[in-house]
Amino acid sequence: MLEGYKPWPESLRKYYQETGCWTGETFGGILEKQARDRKDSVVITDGEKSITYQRLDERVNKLAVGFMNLGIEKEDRVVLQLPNTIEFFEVCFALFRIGALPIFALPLHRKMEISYFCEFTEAKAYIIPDVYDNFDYRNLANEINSSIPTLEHTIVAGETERFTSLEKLYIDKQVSFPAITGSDLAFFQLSGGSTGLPKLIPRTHDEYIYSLRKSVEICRLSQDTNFLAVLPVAHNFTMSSPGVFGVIYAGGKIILSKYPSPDVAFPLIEKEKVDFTSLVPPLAIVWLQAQKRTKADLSSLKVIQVGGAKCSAEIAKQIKPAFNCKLQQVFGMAEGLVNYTRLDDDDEVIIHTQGKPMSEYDEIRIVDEEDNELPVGETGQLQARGPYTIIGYFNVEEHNAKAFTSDGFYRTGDVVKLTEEGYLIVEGRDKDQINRGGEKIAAEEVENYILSLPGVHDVAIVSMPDKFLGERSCAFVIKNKEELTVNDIKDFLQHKGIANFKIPDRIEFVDRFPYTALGKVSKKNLRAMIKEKLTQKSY
Ligand code: OOB
Repeated sequence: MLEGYKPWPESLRKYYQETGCWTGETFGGILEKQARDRKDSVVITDGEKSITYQRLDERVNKLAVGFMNLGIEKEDRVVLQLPNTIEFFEVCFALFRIGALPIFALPLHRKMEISYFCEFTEAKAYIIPDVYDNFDYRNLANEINSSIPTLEHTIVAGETERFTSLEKLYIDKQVSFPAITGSDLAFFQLSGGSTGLPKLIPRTHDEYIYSLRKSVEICRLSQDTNFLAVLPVAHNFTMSSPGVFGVIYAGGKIILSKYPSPDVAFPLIEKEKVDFTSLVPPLAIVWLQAQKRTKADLSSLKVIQVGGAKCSAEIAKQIKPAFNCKLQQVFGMAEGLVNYTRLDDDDEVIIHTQGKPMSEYDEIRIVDEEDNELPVGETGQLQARGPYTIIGYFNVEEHNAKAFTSDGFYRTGDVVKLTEEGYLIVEGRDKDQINRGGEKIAAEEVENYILSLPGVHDVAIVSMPDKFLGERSCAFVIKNKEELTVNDIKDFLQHKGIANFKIPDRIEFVDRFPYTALGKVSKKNLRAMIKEKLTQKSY
């Protein structure tokens, strides 16, 4: 058993098995089954290249042999940072086949995040594209390589001189792969986080596949589904709600869009007769605008999901008439619980709520500051427990004691209200996080980086309202060197190598912070201050 991973207690394992939630299926098993059932049907296309279920299974076997030859074994951690490409799936399923554990980094992660993932998990390999979106990942790998002693291999999908070429790892040889069971770990997702660095979310085959099965059922995916992946497939939403893995579970087809912009995505919708896709709210706004002028035929669309951040009723209202398809709101979290509005719900519910839990085995409660359960209709903090909600992050025992209740509920940090019909309305958040159009920023993580810059005495980062992204980030900084400028701080963060979306959108210099009665920096007051300032500027 992997050190730092706390497995499900035997009693719960039994319970979820006996209730039929956990079936012992594995990702490897699912692909093998679909290779038999769906043989020559295309599983993934990027609009140019396509691959069938059977061919994917064959390529996965070959790559699994290549990984084994490199010495990658069951439970070895592998940081995977590939964009929406066919290789992503080949690598992913090859790792599943040998029981190695991918850590799903996002394409936007940079040196600070990647070196942390590698170091924290003692990763053996790091897998990257050569160049994607004008960024050369080999340079990033060069910087990281020397500093991580456990990292034995950097593998590049594409051109490489210095590193191992992915293409050369497909080896045609019969070998026996290690036995994998449903209760084995499959991979790590990343938490949006609110304290310090991102936490790692361990997922077993059993729990994740259960969430796929339920999602496929609720979203009515089938072999006829043509799912367009525009957001990064490494993110939990695009991966599993029902996402690309849901499509594979259903035997449908995945269409990969290199970019989410309408000029790339709309022609793909027309060409591939896309019927299902997932968006974050800012992207929904862009698509709504573009739809008015497009010549592309979008009539195949049946469902557009919007999730990852609150979709205002204003935007939600426009989706159905504009695209002549259903809207589904998705309120989920990489830690587990996913809520969907149902496809046949009334427009009122679809527009004004963020859905209800996908499973009858999900347990949710809404509590006050002292963990007392609140009556229906009152606003409070959401806690969740269930067959696909984790019971602890990887290797952070102290943090787990705070993030989970003693009876195993996950404290989501979301502030919600329950309707009489059992639907959730997200009202806000009591975690120290900024949700920048679906991209999560842990305030403390960025504060710590900024604090390490000479000339900075103190810093506090809060969200500020934004019409397009919902929220952007604003850093209030107390400086102790007069010459320090906004650009100095931004350049410093850029050079340090953090994901671009974490760099504060705005920096305000102040002489002191407002404090709460308990002597803590009052982020509430800081949020009010910046909101006020933006309003004055006729924002
Ligand atoms: C998804 O996962 P994460 O882990 O990136 O972020 C989770 C957090 C939630 O706790 C909540 O604060 C926020 O993102 N959120 C929403 C929301 N969907 C997510 N807030 C308001 N309305 C929504 N519809 O973002 C994620 C994972 C699986 C499916 C969908 C989204």
